[in-house]
Amino acid sequence: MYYTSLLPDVVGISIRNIHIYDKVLNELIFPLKYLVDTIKIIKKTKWNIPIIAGGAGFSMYPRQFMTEAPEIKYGIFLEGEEFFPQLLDNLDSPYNVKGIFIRDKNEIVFTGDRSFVNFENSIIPDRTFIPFDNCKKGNYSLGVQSKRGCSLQCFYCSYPYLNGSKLKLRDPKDIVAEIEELCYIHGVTEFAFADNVFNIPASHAEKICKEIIKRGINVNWIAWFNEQFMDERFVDLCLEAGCRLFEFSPDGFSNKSLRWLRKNIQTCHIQNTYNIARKKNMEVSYNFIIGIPGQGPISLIRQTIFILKAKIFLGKKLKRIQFSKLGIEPSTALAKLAIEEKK
Ligand code: B12
Ligand code: SF4
Repeated sequence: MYYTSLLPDVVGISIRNIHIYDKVLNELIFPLKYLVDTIKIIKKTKWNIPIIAGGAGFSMYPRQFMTEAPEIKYGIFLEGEEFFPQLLDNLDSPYNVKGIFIRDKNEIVFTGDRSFVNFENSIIPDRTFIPFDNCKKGNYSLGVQSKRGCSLQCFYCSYPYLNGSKLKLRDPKDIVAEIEELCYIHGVTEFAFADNVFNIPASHAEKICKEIIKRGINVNWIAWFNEQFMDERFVDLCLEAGCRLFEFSPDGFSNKSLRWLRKNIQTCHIQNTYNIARKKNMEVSYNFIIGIPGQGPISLIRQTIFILKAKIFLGKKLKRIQFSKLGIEPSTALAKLAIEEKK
């Protein structure tokens, strides 16, 4: 039995990942299957209300998702903060809202581009209904964003497409107020900075650390760091502010492969993070991409030596070394090259 007054007006589905490597099953999983299952459950309710999709995965392949899942009525392209509420206010006239996909009879219509939201002034998300007990300790599954966008333009990366290539920095005081709320109201003891890169600009990251220390918040966190802007003083500050894992994704190793990937770093910057890690009580992880141009036999030997040294001398401080294949994601310079080469 359903109580009409409690019926929702819409159902929103977040489509985040296109593919996940499942370490337990040792295989790639495509979440589309779960999307179809989720939609089936929603349809069983017979509520007959619009299903609205959004999320990073959706925004990378909006038309494909709308085509594969014809039950989706609207899709929010890229950020949801301003445009999702606007759509909810305009369900009778959705064409008034920019940046959305609408299923109109048999057609999928896009209402037109709009600019990124003013993330600098964004408010603290309301997390009242988040089941924090499900966030398993040690997983750092809760994300806090201190900024959006990335001003670098790595060849293969879709982040500037998803979040813009202009950096939008929140006020460190607002960020730390959010962290305080998580700790003192929701009892959270750990989180991850969900920034593309935490320490660009380094001055912003430093201000956040100093604010955490000033307010005496006892919390553990992890983040992704750029190798170029690491030094001992900065590492000390992060450690004092609660950083428990410094994650690095240099992706390439030789200068040639780093240049091909259009990274802002050189091999010496990667070596430097290892040297600092040996000196300091910091845990690190490294991600590399295999099979990229510039990885000749000599550079492969050098990379293997680096990995062996890290395994031997960092011991337990080395949390993870991960290898992945180069993927071609939409709207990247790499995707454009692949399309041109196919022609
Ligand atoms: C930080 C991050 C991580 C961190 C998360 C840390 C944490 N505890 O939160 C870590 C390292 C753990 C991680 C892991 C993975 N990640 Co990741 N991650 C990101 C990153 C950089 C930011 C995600 C984030 O939190 N953003 C902040 C939130 C607020 O933004 P958002 O989720 O996009 O939501 C906004 C909009 O999308 C929209 N929206 C979202 N949902 C909905 C729903 C509705 C109805 C509406 C209307 C709108 C809407 O509104 C929101 C506000 O604007 C993105 C890249 C990026 N720049 O987006 C990749 C990204 C999401 N990750 C990705 C992947 C693949 C993974 C992994 C599968 C990697 C792996 N092989 O293991 C895992 C999966 C983890 C999981 N359980 O899902 C992909 C997903 C797409 C894809 N290629 O499949 C991305 C897009 C990167 C990429 N280009 O490849 N990730
Ligand atoms: S790989 Fe990292 S640094 Fe490079 S563009 Fe993407 S988010 Fe920015």
